Order: sequence, then C-alpha cells, then structure tokens
Amino acid sequence: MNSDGSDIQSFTQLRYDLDSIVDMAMSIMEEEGMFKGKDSRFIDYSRSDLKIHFQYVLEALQAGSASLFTDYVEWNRVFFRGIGLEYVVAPTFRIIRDSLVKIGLGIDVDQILAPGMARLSESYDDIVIGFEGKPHAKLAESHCRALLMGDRERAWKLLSDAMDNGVGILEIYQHIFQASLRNVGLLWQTGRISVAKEHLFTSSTQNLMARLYPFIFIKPPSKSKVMAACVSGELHEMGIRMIVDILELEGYDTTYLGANTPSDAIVSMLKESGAKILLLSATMTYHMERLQGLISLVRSDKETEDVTVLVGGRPFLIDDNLWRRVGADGYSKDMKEAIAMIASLEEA
Ligand code: B12
Repeated sequence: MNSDGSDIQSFTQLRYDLDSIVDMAMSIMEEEGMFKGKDSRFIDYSRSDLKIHFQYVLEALQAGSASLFTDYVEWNRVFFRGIGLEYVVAPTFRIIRDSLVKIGLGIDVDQILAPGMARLSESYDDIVIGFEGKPHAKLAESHCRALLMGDRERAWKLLSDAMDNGVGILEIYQHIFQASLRNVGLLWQTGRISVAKEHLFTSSTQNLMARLYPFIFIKPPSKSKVMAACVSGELHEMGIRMIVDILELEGYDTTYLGANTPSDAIVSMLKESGAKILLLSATMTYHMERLQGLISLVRSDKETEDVTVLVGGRPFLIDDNLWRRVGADGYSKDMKEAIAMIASLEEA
C-alpha cells in the first residue's frame, strides 16, 4: 500500500509501539485540561478510543487514502454526538494529527488528513436513516420494524408474501436484508438502539436467511469453484455470506469459511478446494494491512499464485481505489456487481 514511497517499516514499528504513541497523546490531552473534573472511567475510555483511532488513522495513511480518514472523522462525529460527547472529537483528532507529525512518518501526513480535519470545524446535518426513495422501501421499513420489535414470524410472513408476489432472493438480500442491516447500524451509531437490539436484529436476519436456504440450495453446482472468507479478526460476515448464497443459487460450487479466518488456513483450504477464484471480505478499516498480507501470501505460493482475488467490504465502498492498493484483482460494491464480475471471469 506504500505506493507513495513511505516507509512500510515505520508503519509496522508504529503499530508495534501503539501504546507509546497513545501515551504521548494522553499526556497532551492531560496538559490541555481535557481530563479536568473527569472520572477514571472517562480517562480509561479515552485511552482505549485513542488506540482504535490510531489504528484507523495509520491504515488511512498507509493506504494514502484521504477519503478513509474523512469517513472515520464523520463516523466519530455522529457516534460521539449520540452519546453527548461531540465536543471531544475535534481536540482528539487535532492531538492525533499533532502526535503523528511529531513522530515523523516520512510522509506528508497533512496531505491525507487535511480534508477530514477541515470537516471538524464545519457544521453537518443529521444522517438520513430509513428507506425513503429506495427500492422496496415499504417492505424494508416493515421488515425492519418487525425485527426491531423481536417479531421474527411477522418478518418471515412479509418475506414469504413478497416471494409469492414475485420478489426474488437477490432482491430480498440486497434491498431488504442489506438495506435494513445498514439502517440498524445507523440506529446504533446514533444511540437510538442498544447494541443488544442490533445483535438480535443480526441473528434474526441469519435465521431468516437459513429459512430461505431451501430456495437457494436447489440444484447441484454446474459452474466453477469459488472460495470465500473474511480476514482474521473480521467478524462482519453477512455481506460475503450473501454473495456466496447468491453464487450458489447461480450454480457455482462454493466453499465458504466465514468470519475471522487465519491467513494460513485460507491458503491451505484454497489448495485443498482447488478454487481459482477467492473472495475476501473486510469491513473494518484496520484490517486492510492484514488483507494485503494475505493477498501477498496467496501470490507467493506456487499452488495459488494464479488464483483471482476479489475483495469487498465497507472500506472499499468509501475508497474506489483501495482494492488496487491491497493488491487484489478486482472488487465490487454489492452482490449484483459481484455476481456479474464472477460471471465475466467464468466466460474469460
Ligand atoms: C451486523 C454488524 C455487526 C455484527 C456482525 C455479525 C456478523 N455475523 O456479520 C457484530 C456485532 C459482530 C459487529 C461488530 C462490530 N461492528 Co459492526 N456492524 C454490523 C452492521 C449493523 C451490519 C453489517 C452487515 O451485515 N451489513 C450488510 C452487508 C450486506 O453489507 P456489507 O457488509 O457492506 O457487504 C456488501 C458489500 O460491502 C460487498 N462485499 C462485502 N464483502 C465482499 C467481498 C467481496 C469479495 C466482494 C466482491 C464484495 C463484498 O457486497 C456485500 C453485499 O452487497 C454494520 C452496519 C453497516 N453499515 O453495514 C455495522 C458496522 C459495520 N459495525 C461497526 C462497528 C464500529 C463495529 C465494532 C467495532 C463495534 C464494537 N465496538 O465492537 C465491531 C467490530 C467487530 C470486528 N472486529 O469485526 C461500524 C463500522 C464503522 C466504521 N467507521 O468502520 C458499522 C458501520 C455500524 C455503524 N453504522 O456505526 N457488527
């Protein structure tokens, strides 16, 4: 990812020394009086938040991606507003920026950070939550409401009625499941629902997906082998699982390893399965370095060097060029695009 000539060693070293850079930022916060009158819980949270912030910022810097940093700043403004702590965001990011400049990374940090830093002093509107103007908006809204109320049976009835009326599995996955999961993410981010509700919503969606399987796993595979996994540490697996289900429906022979898969396990299973297409998913920006390492591992093994590697997940929706920087052969924004891309590989 260091196409700009910055020193990969310094990023690796910095990740290794994360605690000392966090200590440096904590001392600046203390000097500036940010902890005055605050209890130890606030100070502990500030330390753990700083650690996460630095992980994100280092990934954005290493990827040379201003948009990843700006997105992270925006995300924090919304999140901290939800918990009544919006006022900590601007000074925290200023201190992060100053600490990185002080350390010296051999790159122009401001070139990447400036657009996001500028956003901190601008006003912003509340983010839009809901389905207005989106495909199948009414169904998505009712589905979301039913699952938030814990009424899985109502949600299932809505889906089966929709299928009886000709709504296909891909549409349900994309416009109902994907749209409502993202909506629920925003409800959590803005402090409107608890993390428990968000978890319940996710597990209910998994339950509904399983009920759809008799409509998906209907015929033996007739197309190529495709293997899919999430990088190690990555727990978001619904998106890639949906793509795999649709591929299965389309006749591909899929091997799905799920969330949080160690890199060497992915490579050995790739050899065992004989798949020539590998789909890798990562949602958290701080997993990009790991993803890049995994792709290098695939490329460096004689038995897997010719495998086509496609990537996807939230960071790739934010930065259109990121897939190249992690060394992939392609990416796509959603299941429809992914299926089309894989079909074109099959034809090639
Ligand atoms: C469900 C969920 C979880 C579940 C995941 C469970 C599971 N079994 O997957 C759990 C509870 C584990 C979780 C944990 C966390 N989460 Co979460 N989560 C979500 C949520 C609500 C839905 C994710 C989802 O399924 N989306 C729907 C799918 C269909 O969309 P998708 O993943 O983007 O996939 C599509 C495309 O990206 C693409 N695609 C994806 N992969 C691939 C791969 C290939 C090869 C291709 C071609 C395409 C492709 O195609 C897919 C289908 O169209 C999102 C909200 C959101 N915006 O997505 C937050 C969200 C991603 N989570 C978030 C956060 C902060 C976290 C935590 C850090 C929370 C915490 N404090 O612990 C942890 C991190 C865990 C980790 N280490 O991975 C934030 C991320 C913010 C950011 N700035 O990065 C989000 C955006 C919520 C929010 N609005 O704030 N989460």
